[in-house]
Amino acid sequence: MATKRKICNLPFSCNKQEVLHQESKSCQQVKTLREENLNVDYMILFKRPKADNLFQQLEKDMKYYDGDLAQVKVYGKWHPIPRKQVAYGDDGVYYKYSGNRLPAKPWSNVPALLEIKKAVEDALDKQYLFNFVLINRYKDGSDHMGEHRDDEKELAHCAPIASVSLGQARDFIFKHKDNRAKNKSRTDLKPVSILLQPGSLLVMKPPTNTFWYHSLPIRKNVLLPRINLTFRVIS
Ligand SMILES: O=C(O)CCC(=O)C(=O)O
Repeated sequence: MATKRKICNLPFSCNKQEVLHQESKSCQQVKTLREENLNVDYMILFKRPKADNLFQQLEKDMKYYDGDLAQVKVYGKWHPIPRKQVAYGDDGVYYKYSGNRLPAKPWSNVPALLEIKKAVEDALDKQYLFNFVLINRYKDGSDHMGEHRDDEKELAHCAPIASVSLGQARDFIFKHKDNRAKNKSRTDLKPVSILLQPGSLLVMKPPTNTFWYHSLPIRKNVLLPRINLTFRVIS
């Protein structure tokens, strides 16, 4: 269920060391997605043409992984990922998922990334300092991301995952873990969809990723590229 409201301070709370608490200085128009154990906020972080300008900068500056780092392991077999991917972050940080270990490239010399990171942290009232971003580029609607939960143990469990979208708008779908193809014990919990607009910020707060899978499905009518950046706190 989606509602719109005007808030000045996001109601996060977190006791871990990596959290920085400061007074709220900004107001954002926030759309809230709420279901049982689904706690997600959505807002426009960058208006056009700023969003388009950031997209162009990333198109110029990002060098995506190739070789082993462009693959995932599914049920014991390696597959090329149906999109491009790269990670940036603080020195020495890496992220393990789907059998891979993604080392962060240094973001200190990529101004567009630092600008987006700061805007995200400001929008979240500086309560979280992100040390890692996973960047996915979808060349068109045939590139996609399958259903998964970002529930790896090295992710700080009190922190949200903050997802910024640039370029072509794409559908994004949440499915409860007990209402998927193989387990339909909670058919009352319907999938929740949202169209991620360029310049938007989607904030997936705990415990969303424990209970809900998310995906970016194939959309054959989408002909243009999109870049998504998921800011994370790796502990
Ligand atoms: O491109 C998107 O919006 C999905 C990204 C995502 O699910 C992820 O990075 O875990």
